[in-house]
Amino acid sequence: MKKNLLQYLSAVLVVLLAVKAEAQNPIIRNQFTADPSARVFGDRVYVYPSHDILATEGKGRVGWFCMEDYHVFSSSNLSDWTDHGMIVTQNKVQWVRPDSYSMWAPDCIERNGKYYFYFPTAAKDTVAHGRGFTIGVAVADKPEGPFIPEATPIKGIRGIDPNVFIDKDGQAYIYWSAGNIYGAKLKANMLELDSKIDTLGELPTKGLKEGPYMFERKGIYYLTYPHVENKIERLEYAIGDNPLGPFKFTGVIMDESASGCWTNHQSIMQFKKQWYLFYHDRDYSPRFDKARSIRIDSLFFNDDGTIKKVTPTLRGVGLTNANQKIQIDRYTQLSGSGVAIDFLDTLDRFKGWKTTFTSSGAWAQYNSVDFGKKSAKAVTINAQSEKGGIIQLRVNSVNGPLLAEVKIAGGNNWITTKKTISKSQNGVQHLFVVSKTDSPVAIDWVSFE
Ligand code: FUB
Repeated sequence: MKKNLLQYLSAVLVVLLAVKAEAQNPIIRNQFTADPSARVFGDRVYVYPSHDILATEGKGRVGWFCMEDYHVFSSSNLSDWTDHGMIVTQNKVQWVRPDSYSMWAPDCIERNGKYYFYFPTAAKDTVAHGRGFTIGVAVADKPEGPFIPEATPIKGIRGIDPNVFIDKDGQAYIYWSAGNIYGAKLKANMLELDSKIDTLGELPTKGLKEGPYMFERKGIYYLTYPHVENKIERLEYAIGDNPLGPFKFTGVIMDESASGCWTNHQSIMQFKKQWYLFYHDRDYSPRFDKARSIRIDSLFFNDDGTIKKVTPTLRGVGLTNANQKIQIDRYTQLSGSGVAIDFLDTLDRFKGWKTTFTSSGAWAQYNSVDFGKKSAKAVTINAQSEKGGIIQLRVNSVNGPLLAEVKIAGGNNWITTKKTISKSQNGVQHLFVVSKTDSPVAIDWVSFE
């Protein structure tokens, strides 16, 4: 009985800890990541992305995609991500051309306790395996590896962006792209095709389609894919009654990126009763869209099973603990003028961003800050302002209850200023940071205690 109570309490604690998360976009903040394939294995989410690096003379093709290996990341709360390190690299796969730098969008799936990692790249023996891209598999006993690559790629596939789906009856399918989207059954060994290849031809005929990702919900099979309907990719989907179609084009999941990132690439999964869209943009590389970063936003369905269009956010998903460094540059909304987001250090963009207020009344809204059960007593702001300024912290709205008015001293250095809170808060609140001076004030983070 005592043991059951303990188990119950620790389960409650795990849930509480899981809820207290600050998942902002992008989610991986120390390296480029793209093409996220997210999977729930056990009680964790694993993401298998591409790993963009910058090509240099003699290493890849300058100005183009450059990828030599894959990492896997996992999280129990979609917020705190563990990098399990490199799992497959071009130099250690027997059949891969070791200088191809083309380890493009991968996928991973579990079957009978084994984890099958699928990756597209170029073979060194073009006579045996053909020119261009083909698809290989590496197998592991755990989601984070070690992964042992198969000696040869899957016979019969020419293309990129593998995606594997196992239907309720246990039949596995593999999808990939090469301008169009293709699909076939996989044998139970997950390593060989078990049917003819179907071209999933009921999709829009004009414009590149790639990056298939299949999932099933309530008997509907959703074939999702990036498509160039206009100038750059947007995320679309088609639905059908069977894993190989026929499919009916149904709608747009996400419009073209406002940043102009030419590619996008999605996976969709449910975790703790909420559906999520994983995708990418070029957050850390505004001028080069082959150095991308993965993001998460919540995804919702209409009653008829159609997908509601997802608006990309910087705020991302989940709650942010009030006592963490709240990065208000990952805002929910900004006032129309007088506020801008810039990198803290353009020589090292992975240091993150700052929010600069340049006029009195300008504001940044940051949603879902969890003040917990105990009231916050003080707030600290990390800021820099040459002439000094005044910042107000409010909740609920730009004119909502005032928590504190903080005077930022003038100077060229970043300084932390602490102020006691006049109106204490608890529970989940939307935070508003409002400037009360016209002199510029840059804020790195805000934190409550
Ligand atoms: O990451 C390289 C390629 O860009 C992927 O394979 C495509 O899906 C696109 O995202």
